[in-house]
Amino acid sequence: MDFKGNVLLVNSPLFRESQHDYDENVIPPMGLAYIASNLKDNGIYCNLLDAVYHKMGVKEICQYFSKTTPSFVGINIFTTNMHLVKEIVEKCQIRTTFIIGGQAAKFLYHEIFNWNTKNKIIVIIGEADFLFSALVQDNDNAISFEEERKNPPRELFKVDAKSPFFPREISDLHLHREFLENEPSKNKNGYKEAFIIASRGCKYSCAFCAAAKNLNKDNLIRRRSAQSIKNEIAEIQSLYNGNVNAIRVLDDLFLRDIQSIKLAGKIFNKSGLSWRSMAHVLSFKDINVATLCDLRKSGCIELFIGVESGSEEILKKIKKFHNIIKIKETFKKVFQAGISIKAYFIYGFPGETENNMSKTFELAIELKNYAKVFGVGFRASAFKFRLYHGTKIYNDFLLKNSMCNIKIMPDNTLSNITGRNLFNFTSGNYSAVSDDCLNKFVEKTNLLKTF
Ligand code: B12
Ligand code: SF4
Repeated sequence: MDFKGNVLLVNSPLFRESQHDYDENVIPPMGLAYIASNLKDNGIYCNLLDAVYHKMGVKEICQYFSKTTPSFVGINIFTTNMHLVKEIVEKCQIRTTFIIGGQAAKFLYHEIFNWNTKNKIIVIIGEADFLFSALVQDNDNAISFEEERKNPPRELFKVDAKSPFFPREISDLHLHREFLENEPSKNKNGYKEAFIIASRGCKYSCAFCAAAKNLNKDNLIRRRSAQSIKNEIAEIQSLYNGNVNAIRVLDDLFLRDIQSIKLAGKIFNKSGLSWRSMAHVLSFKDINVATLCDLRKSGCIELFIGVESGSEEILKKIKKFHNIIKIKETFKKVFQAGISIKAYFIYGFPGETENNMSKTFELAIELKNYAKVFGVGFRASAFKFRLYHGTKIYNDFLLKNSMCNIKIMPDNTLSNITGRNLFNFTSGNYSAVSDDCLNKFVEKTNLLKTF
């Protein structure tokens, strides 16, 4: 990869060593691509290195720094890989300024400030589309929220709805698609897919999720205008010249209610493309099958729906405000309209019993059987619960265990039994069952699919 400028953005790796044994589809880092696009619009050339896509480990990334000597390195951080980002920063051999951000940054900045490096560290909490380039350009309006007098210093910046750098009108943000290296991406169904973000923020507050509304109160939920989404779709079609036949909308919650479902139908209608997106069970509560048939006609082939659990007791605990009846009703309606569903399940919530887990498994089987009746696709994707910084479950856990130093590691046992690497990590087993029992539920649920 040619290095064009003095800013390098890194999509941080999930594994310490460079891995060559996974061939799962990799989704591009849209947040970093928006930051890169704004830098470009300001005349600052930058490179985006996707370490997940290139299967680079800590060593290769540090070597890349030495080869390219960027003045600024922006890197995202997640609960899952915070120890790797620390290692990258501490092992870096060049003089640079690290700018660190992403969803987990707001809960980790104290820890980040203590990392052992001679380089300056800036942490940005919130959406950095505009602030990142302002900092690179030394804009006087970028005022730090907190500073730690180390040599060199550590600085914290916050972008919330009150900040002049807050991307209030997300319809106006333009994404330069050259930063999405792996687009178009060929997915398992053979579609050549491009990726878009149509909204930011989620209205729900699930207790296991870092995108929950109650954790992001300083931010506003924003939606792009239908016209700006249509323009992006037209741009994708012209750029890839017929080489894309599907769109994946990566928003937390693209289909959230009856209005958004009707609008999505209008946006994609006549685009000639197939599309997939996230939805919530409750997004469909006022919807009839006729409206869903219109959605199918607009090209909607598959929806991603977080069911999470088949136990009412667990659903209440994790603040997932749907119930089993609603889940079944929704799945039947969506299947009846000819739309496939990829359903997500989580096993191993704190205190979860074998009985709870059996209910989840039985529900997954029942949902699969509905799909069979309607002759549509159903895929189950099951995960072992992980503790993410700042989530309600994490905070509750902290209250009970004053010393809570979570470390998430690749879960090789689960990867071996599920044949999936990128999403099997473990931060421990908080449930009431043995590791073996928990892993078996994940394994057998993952096998449930119609075709
Ligand atoms: C799409 C998505 C993905 C995609 C793309 C990931 C990526 N690298 O961007 C895929 C499927 C690959 C993915 C992977 C993972 N994800 Co994910 N993902 C999401 C999701 C649903 C939307 C993210 C998005 O594109 N939003 C739209 C863009 C515009 O916003 P954004 O990404 O937040 O970026 C803005 C700001 O955060 C900030 N920012 C982002 N990066 C950086 C970097 C710097 C340097 C700075 C300064 C600022 C900054 O500025 C951006 C522009 O405004 C979020 C949920 C959410 N709402 O955050 C979860 C979420 C971010 N993912 C999460 C996790 C844990 C992961 C994984 C670690 C899971 C795993 N495998 O173990 C991996 C990370 C691997 C990696 N390095 O990519 C968690 C993070 C929680 C946490 N405490 O760590 C979230 C919050 C979901 C959750 N369950 O809670 N993810
Ligand atoms: S899990 Fe989905 S619905 Fe729940 S808060 Fe997170 S993004 Fe929203």
